[in-house]
Amino acid sequence: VISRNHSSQRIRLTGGQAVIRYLAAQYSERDGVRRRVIGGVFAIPGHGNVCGVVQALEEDQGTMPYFQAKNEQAMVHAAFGYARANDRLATLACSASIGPGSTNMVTGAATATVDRVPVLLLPSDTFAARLQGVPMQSLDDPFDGEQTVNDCLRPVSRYFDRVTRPEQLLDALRRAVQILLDPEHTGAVTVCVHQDVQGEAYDFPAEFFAERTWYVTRRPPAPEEIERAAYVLSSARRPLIIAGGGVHYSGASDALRGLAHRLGAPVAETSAGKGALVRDELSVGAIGHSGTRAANDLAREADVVICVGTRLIDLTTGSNTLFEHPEVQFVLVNVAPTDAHKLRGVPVVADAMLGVEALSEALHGRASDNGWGGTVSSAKAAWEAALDADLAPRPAERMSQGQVLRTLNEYAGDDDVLVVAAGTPHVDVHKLWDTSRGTRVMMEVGFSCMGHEIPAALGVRLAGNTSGQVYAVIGDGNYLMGNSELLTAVQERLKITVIVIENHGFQSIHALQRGRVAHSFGLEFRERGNSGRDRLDGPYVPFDIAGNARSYGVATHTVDSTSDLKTALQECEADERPCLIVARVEPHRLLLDSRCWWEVGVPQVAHDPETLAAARESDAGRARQRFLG
Ligand SMILES: Cc1ncc(C[n+]2csc(CCOP(=O)(O)OP(=O)(O)O)c2C)c(N)n1
Ligand SMILES: [Mg+2]
Repeated sequence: VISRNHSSQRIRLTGGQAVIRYLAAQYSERDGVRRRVIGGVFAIPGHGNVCGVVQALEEDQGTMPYFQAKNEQAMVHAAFGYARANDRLATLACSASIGPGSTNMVTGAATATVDRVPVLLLPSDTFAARLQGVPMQSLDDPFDGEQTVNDCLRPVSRYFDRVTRPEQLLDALRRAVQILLDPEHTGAVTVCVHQDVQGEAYDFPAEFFAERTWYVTRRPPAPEEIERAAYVLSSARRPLIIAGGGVHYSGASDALRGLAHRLGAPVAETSAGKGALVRDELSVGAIGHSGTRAANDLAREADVVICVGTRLIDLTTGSNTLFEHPEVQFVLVNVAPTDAHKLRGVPVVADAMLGVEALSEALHGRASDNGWGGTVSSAKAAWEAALDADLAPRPAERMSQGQVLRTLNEYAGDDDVLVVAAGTPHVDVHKLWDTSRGTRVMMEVGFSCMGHEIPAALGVRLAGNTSGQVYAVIGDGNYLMGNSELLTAVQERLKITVIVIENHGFQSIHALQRGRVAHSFGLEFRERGNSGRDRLDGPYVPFDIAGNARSYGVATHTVDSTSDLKTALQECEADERPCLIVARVEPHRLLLDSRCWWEVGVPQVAHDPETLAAARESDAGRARQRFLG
């Protein structure tokens, strides 16, 4: 029985105070687990929010924790990490000052919207009343009186609103929380509140601030979709499952195991789906450009591909070259109809767990004529042998990034979390990380945003449900782009361990450049040289990453061997402070390739014949591209 107390009681608050009070009263519940929707607010105060939302936080009586960020983009990544550690059922809010404070959140918003991870953004805005003249940090558009710089958050937000009167919050905040918790539509939710409105008083109805529980239900599949999908699956001879991030968010791993065994289907994983199926002989690891050769070889032969909770980005499909079977068919289980209707497949629009369970159920008793035989185990064995050989130390070379990752993989345990997003670390973690050892791997590759990892790791730690270590593995370029939240980690005593791979440059892109245009240009951290060519071809700039991190109060280690790395990992685990390990690796050594093409735009005209030849060779993959629907 829902009792409603339609009192006429009113509470006089400012817009900013109402935002905080409302957010503190929202709860999500799924499968009987209840959480605060907004666990805290990150902010960098400036004019716009310092006297509004931040004033409300100051006078709040401990219901809404406040965290100080050092960079607005980073605070959105922290909210992302927090949300992911809560399976998208809780997140953090991010409050920014007007102008640059707010536009700095655009990249974080894009990361969240692309990856469908909820974050609540509260940019500040100009004045609703326009009596002040031109506000500092405003666009002052000559042709559009209502446009502000915050409009650039529109395309990267799933919900966007601009609040020009405090009472609009009654509508805007309800809409915001609904979208945050909607598994199909979630992403960045942006509610801009004009700075005068953040301070403006209104008599809000008391009911608005009453505790509210948002039940996040699981969308069941339509029976006819299951029937059609089961029909396709029952004729599959070589079925392959691709598990995406949706498997994690839905908690569908056990259901997936059931379906895989019913079909005898190997299970491959996208980056977001890394670890979706562990400790199982049918798990064949990563798929696609950063995948294992085992999964990619099986994908080439598969006659039915079951995609669960994945958007199928080009890295996964080898830019539409990976599926070679002439009559390949797809079954797509996804809570988002747009993803379920890709590749002319049979859609199952549903929560991943319910959809996969229903498929298993529908296949009960239907004979499957599995044609994989020993192919799956031999593909796996061949890949593992090739990987082991590739990881062997090489004379006169430094240790490799692959060796660093394998050492961490062997060291990290069941309760630990690894965050990785960009550069060669994401490629190599996807390819080589053995998830059967237990560590939860959180990969952000949908946007592959440099600067994501350190703040996201903070967010994972803040979520408070990880008992072990939280590791972030990043490149040195990434460190340069996004290290400022290390100070926040020190300030909040949030224990994270960052492993920085020092290879003196943007080496992932350098390798791509050398492979596709046959030149090395502008990608290493070298001094401008004296060769007369006006290029960055001098010696490496001697940059002391460990010294830089130490200046924040972080405990640091620098290692040149895997045994030193192991010792450093032990010392970091025993240390209460945030830690950082610089691993100095062979700069140009890459892990063996995945034998999966990936399209990047290459020049059709160039001065150097070698450039043209490399570009043409790279472009040859396009001949294998298939339009599958
Ligand atoms: C914000 C952002 N800018 C640019 C890129 C393109 N990009 C992807 S990887 C990379 C280089 C990363 O360098 P580093 O962190 O040192 O890793 P490495 O490539 O050396 O492994 C760049 C520039 C990106 N992914 N994100
Ligand atoms: Mg690098």
